[in-house]
Amino acid sequence: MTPTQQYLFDLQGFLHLPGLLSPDEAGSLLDASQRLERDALACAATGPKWKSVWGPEYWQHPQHGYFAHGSNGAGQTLMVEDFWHFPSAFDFLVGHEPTMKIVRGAVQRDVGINNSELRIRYPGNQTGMHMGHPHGCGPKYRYSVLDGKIDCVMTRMIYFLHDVKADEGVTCFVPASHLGRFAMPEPTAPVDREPGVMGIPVKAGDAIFFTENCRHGGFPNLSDKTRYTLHVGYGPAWLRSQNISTMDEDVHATDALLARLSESQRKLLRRARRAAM
Ligand SMILES: O=C(O)CCC(=O)C(=O)O
Repeated sequence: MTPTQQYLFDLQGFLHLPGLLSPDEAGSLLDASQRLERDALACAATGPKWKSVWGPEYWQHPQHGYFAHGSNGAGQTLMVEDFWHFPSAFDFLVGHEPTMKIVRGAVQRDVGINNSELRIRYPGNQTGMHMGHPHGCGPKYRYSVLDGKIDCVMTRMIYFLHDVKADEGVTCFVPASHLGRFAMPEPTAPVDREPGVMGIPVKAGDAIFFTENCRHGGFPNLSDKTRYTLHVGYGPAWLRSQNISTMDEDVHATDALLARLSESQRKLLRRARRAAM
């Protein structure tokens, strides 16, 4: 993270990173995401069911082992957690060096991946606002600056695989809400009219990095285009899975995935580290 990125991340709670992925990388991830969408929907009725401790029901892909939730109906979201179990176009994102340079500026000591999801937002869909004060003040969501260094628990990188214009379901934030001390006083305000909210239009290959502590959501997708994004959570290596399907369990990494990855990539998913102890 450059000094300017550090300054802006601290000030806003998020960073817009134009071109973090090359056009070829964004294109191949979009193609893989659309293949994964078809793969996940094809076993929605038949895949074994799994109830998250947080409530939502998932199905699991019988061969690849990822968890999926939701549907492709109008206004719906399809969520595929542990998307990198789907071979193998996503593998390079585990330990992607341009990403890690940013993450290391916000998470001190050993970093781990605690969350990975392909989020598919169909026309009419929106993501409700969440986090900020007081929800974001829990220990898992901590944002702090210690000895002149930013030190977060949960952070997230969102990768945008195609352009997303203002009315196409942009990710949004209430800038600086990670520093706020009062609850949002209008909890029924529509996402795009919440006081202080700001949508971030992006180009294919852009990314947004943020502290979970900052209040965020997704504006309504008013277009006829489906929005595809990849979301990866980073934090201290001791933090267990923050995927909703496997909340607070070991990060779910299949043997097939681990066999394809390098040792340093496996370490980020922590199974190799635990086995070595
Ligand atoms: O982009 C969106 O729809 C919302 C993203 C979000 O809420 C998240 O990544 O936690």
